Amino acid sequence: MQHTRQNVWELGGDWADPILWYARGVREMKARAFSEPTSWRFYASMHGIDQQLWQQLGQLSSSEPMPTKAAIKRFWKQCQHGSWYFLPWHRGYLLAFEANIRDAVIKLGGPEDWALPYWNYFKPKQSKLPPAFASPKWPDGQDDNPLFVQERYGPNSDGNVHVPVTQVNLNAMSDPDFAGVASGGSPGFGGVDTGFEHGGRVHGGIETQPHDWVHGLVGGSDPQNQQIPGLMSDPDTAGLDSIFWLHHANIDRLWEVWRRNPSTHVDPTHANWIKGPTNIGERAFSMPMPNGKSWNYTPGEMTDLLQLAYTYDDLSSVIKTHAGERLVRLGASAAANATEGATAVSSGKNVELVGANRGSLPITGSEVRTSVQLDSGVRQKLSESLSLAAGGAPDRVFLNLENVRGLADSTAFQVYVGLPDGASPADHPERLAGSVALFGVRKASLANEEHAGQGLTFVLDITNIVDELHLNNALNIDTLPVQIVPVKPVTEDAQVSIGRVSIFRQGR
Ligand SMILES: [Cu+2]
Repeated sequence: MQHTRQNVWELGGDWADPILWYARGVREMKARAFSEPTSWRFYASMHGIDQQLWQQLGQLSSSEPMPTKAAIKRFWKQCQHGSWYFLPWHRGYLLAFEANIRDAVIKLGGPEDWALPYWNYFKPKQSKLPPAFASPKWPDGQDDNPLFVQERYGPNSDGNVHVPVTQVNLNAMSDPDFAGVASGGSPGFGGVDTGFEHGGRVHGGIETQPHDWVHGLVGGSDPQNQQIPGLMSDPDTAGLDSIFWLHHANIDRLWEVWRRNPSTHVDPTHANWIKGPTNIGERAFSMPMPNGKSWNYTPGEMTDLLQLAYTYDDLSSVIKTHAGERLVRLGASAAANATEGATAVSSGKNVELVGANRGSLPITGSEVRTSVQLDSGVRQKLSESLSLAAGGAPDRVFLNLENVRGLADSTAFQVYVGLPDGASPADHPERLAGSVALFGVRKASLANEEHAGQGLTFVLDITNIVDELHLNNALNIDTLPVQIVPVKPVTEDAQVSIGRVSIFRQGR
């Protein structure tokens, strides 16, 4: 049976059947004991768990029976972030979760073809949290709606939960490469080559925007204490929120949209990706299924929706600028574009530092400025490439926020590049490089976790901005200003800092 995941805002009502049955399925999973692998909280623990934080949030009591050691070892703390396994791991996670909900739905007499809806916050008038998630009441007025979450604070910590999508770009959707380069250049549409990575350093393109952004701004933080995250803001609590699954279904949908538009977009072909981390002797991706079964899967098994027996009701392209259009804008003739455009989809993999700021940048308050010192030689090379003098595909350019550390995962900010002196960021949307939420930063900053406290690195594609500077003869400069504009003021005790702000060119 083929299942179709539908847009949650277009089901025909706030409590249309797929949502009503979702809520009933969630109630079933929530009723199971924590020690049961198909319980709600066990599933959330597979994404991530911090027992102290869970106790603080009232999600776990210290006297509660725990799952077996074997189950914990096999299933917990699996989520793949900062890794090229980000998309395929979450696809399997969604499929397994959906199978458990569907099993509960069918046992309750619901539809056999039930499928998880998705939340496409990008569609006009759909950026608000769907109403069935926003009220503690069921449609009949009973007030134990299992989709409702108290700890979902929204961008301004006032409980108005929505996604400010005008502040995020979808540049990742036109990234020609699934896998990124190791450092400096494109992090790829899907992330960088890693082993099993439960919290990797460099976030991939679609992971940074919009994935992390939606997590951070839907969850927000406790208005009394910025360091207490909303459930969605922290990977160790995100799976506890019922909206998590609809957000990830949308990210999963965007993967398929990327693959289809255009057809030159392909998934990695390297055996380490196809076979997954077990190919290098690391943990398998493993999910508890209904009726006591379990399921191991590899990324290679996650690529074909037809084979996985599901699809989405909308897989239309969201790419705004095509490679050929960029060439014409940079001055290539339409005729040259007809031949070049076809070959310009894949950029070179040569990465070179154009410049960096001086030293670590603390992020506090409501605006922070720095400037990136440009190397004149490399800048010259970049200009030549953008003048199409060297022939071939022009360079792409990436802004790196390296080693971002902090204690508050709900911290989110916009990044502007090349704003004129004294200009207000709000007046210059064309200079917005992108938007970043620090999903996973707390754990990545701890020296006793996997990464010796290196923090997270976010890479923003600023090719369009640099193209504009070049076309306006404004690239012949020694320093490029960068402004960080937090969504809400960052307090000092959140200890947020960016290790280095750098710019890299990527080309031939
Ligand atoms: Cu996520």
